[in-house]
Amino acid sequence: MTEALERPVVPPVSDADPFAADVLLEPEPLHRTLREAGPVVRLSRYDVHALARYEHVHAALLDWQHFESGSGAGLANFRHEKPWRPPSLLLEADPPLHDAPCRVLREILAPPALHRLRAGWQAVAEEIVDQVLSQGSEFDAFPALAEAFPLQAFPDVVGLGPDGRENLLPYGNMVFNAFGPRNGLVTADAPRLAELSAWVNAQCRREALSEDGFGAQIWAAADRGDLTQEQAPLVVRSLLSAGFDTTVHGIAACLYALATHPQEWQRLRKRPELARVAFEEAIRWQSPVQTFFRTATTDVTVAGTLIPAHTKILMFLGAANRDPARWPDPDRFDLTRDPSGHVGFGMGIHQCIGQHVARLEAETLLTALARRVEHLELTGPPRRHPNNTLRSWTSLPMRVRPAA
Ligand code: OVM
Repeated sequence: MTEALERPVVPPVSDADPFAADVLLEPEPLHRTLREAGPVVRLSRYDVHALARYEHVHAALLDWQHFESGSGAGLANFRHEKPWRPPSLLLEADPPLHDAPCRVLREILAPPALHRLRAGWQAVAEEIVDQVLSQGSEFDAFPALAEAFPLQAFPDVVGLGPDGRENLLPYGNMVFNAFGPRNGLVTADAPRLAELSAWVNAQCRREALSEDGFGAQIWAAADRGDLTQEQAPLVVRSLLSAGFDTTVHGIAACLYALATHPQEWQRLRKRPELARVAFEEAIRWQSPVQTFFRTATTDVTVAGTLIPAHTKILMFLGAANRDPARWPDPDRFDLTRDPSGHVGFGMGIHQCIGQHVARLEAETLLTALARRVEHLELTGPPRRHPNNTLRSWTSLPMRVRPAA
């Protein structure tokens, strides 16, 4: 990443606001502008640097030594500003602090450990799909499928109690807004911040969790000495922060993609084993997590352009995932392409630790839907919900033709 150039170039400057409401709802035009402006662009409004080309986003995510996370994965620099909550031990920590929490959670969320969830989640998926279809051929797929499935599948697996689960999505929405600037979205979350944080923190205690869930496994790691007693609740908190809104909007991205690409739906119907490719391609195409920040640990040059030490760098995952230099016909949702290598789950040491959980959720839901639905289409405009980090939704009105 860092070449010893004698005269590093100063980056072009943009006064665009990537967190403005209209940009959050339709980010592609800004993504194109930033990719074309140069390998690095300075965003004068926030005094940060931005990377939007695949090559450089990918390389910077792998180079955690120069692009650190411990100063915060949002706009706020934890060296100068008190974080709004104790930083995540996974997302907002660098090695060596990051290592033990990552090792523990990676094992709990690894594919072999998830294997025993498959049959149960297939049953949940079939029940939800059957129930939706029994009520008619038109419904809003956002609440009925995209929200319903993760909220029925994952809380029990974590070991959450029955009360207050309706707080999970609002809490996540708030967490992902908090990575951005203190704009109207953050102001709107403020009235519920204390209440939602208190509920989530209470669920992270050993006593609040069932004895057989992922939460209990995290506490067991602390009992073995693989984590400290202080770390355990923060690792549970990561599951509650990053484990719900992400999968809800990832599944919504899939449903939106398939409802607007009937040929791809037919392909999936004929070959249900494409469900995983469909999810991966939807993650590339929509990038439910649009951006994260890193912080330069030293002066670094990216393709000859200087980024000064200690400045924040905004990584445009969504722009990288549609970079024409990396992806042929990037704006096309296409089940015949190989979407692997996308940065929708990040890359490197912070790459999504829950990705196998997300894939299993999407696979089981899409497979159940593909078995029962011959055709699906939108009946009206899908509605997005602005969030400083997430490409999120509130409504996906659909009509389906059930399979004979
Ligand atoms: C965490 C966390 C929160 C939000 C997102 C995320 C996508 C992680 O608390 O660890 O990763």
